[in-house]
Amino acid sequence: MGFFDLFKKKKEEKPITPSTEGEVVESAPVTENGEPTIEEERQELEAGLEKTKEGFFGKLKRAIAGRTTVDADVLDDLEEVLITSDVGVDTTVKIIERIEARVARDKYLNTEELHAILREEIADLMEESHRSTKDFGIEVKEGMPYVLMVVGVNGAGKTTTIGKLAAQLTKAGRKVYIGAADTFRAAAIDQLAVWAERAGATMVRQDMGSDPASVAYDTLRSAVANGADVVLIDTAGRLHNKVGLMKELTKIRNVMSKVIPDAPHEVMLVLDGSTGQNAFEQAKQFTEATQVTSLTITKLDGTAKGGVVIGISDKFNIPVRYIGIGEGIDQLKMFDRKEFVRALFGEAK
Ligand SMILES: Nc1nc2c(ncn2[C@@H]2O[C@H](COP(=O)(O)OP(=O)(O)O)[C@@H](O)[C@H]2O)c(=O)[nH]1
Ligand SMILES: [Mg+2]
Repeated sequence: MGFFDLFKKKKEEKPITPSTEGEVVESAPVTENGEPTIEEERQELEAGLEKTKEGFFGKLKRAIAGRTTVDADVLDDLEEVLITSDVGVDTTVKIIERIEARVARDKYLNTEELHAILREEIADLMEESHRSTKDFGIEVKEGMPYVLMVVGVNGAGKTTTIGKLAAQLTKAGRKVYIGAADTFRAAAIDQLAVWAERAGATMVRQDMGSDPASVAYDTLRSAVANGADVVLIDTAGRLHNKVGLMKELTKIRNVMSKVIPDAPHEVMLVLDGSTGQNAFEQAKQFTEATQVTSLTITKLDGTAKGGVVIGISDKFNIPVRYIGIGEGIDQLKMFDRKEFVRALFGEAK
């Protein structure tokens, strides 16, 4: 699809509340048909995960230097490598146990084979999160907007992720509505407005300090009235106390289901991957406060803590839908566990 086809699905729209629209201003390196090639996508992913890869393999290499077979010492060291790579204790124990079982079976497993087994086991721990690449992995339902509510602490990357996601969806020809339900700070609403404009999406807003549930309600009403395909709801991630958070998120959900009975179709928790263990703690808090159905892990560029993707996905049993590997509009990637493992380990031998 060419760059100028991006907005072909746009129709006349009459938002209930003031809105902004605009154009996507940046794009990825492109081929003649306007899309990055698989090879370019892989290179970008590898570049984004470079620090994690270096950290993990650097440690792994040192741990197994001079050893030929996988013995108890190697496993001890591997355990330490995984834990210090932010995979988390529970998932590390799981991986080590699986490798121990393999070692018990094939007595003389060499350290070369260890790589192959590690990549298999790690890919196995994560869930497949997309049925297809159509509509950037969102299962758009014809005739009723698909509602995705985005939660997470302040600074995790919610607004940025919504902007990037909206851009991909409008590029795929979808009509996108964004609800500015983070009404806590005026700057947050303005920041979202800028993203909505860049993405060519319609934003529904109210004044700062207004009720987030009311904004969400207006957004859904407006989206339905105008035949939108996807609704993205931004929220404030105030974690001052769990009961407060729970109440606020529950209220937003209830109000939305009055407009579209099965909304929200997805509740996506956005976590800042560079915070490592802290991201685990946030996942715990949010999954206790509301039903989280998908994850996005941001800021994997520039951090060696990318192992959190493996551990969080495994521990909470929630699929990772997207990963953020930069601030640019096209630096949100659909998470593909095989591509992720390939970026970390290289091509399978
Ligand atoms: N490097 C990098 N920065 C990101 C990424 N995602 C978000 N950010 C930055 O993180 C900061 C906080 O993001 P924001 O979307 O405002 O977070 P929110 O408070 O959860 O809405 C901003 O400066 C973003 O540019 C990413 O994938 N990589
Ligand atoms: Mg925000």
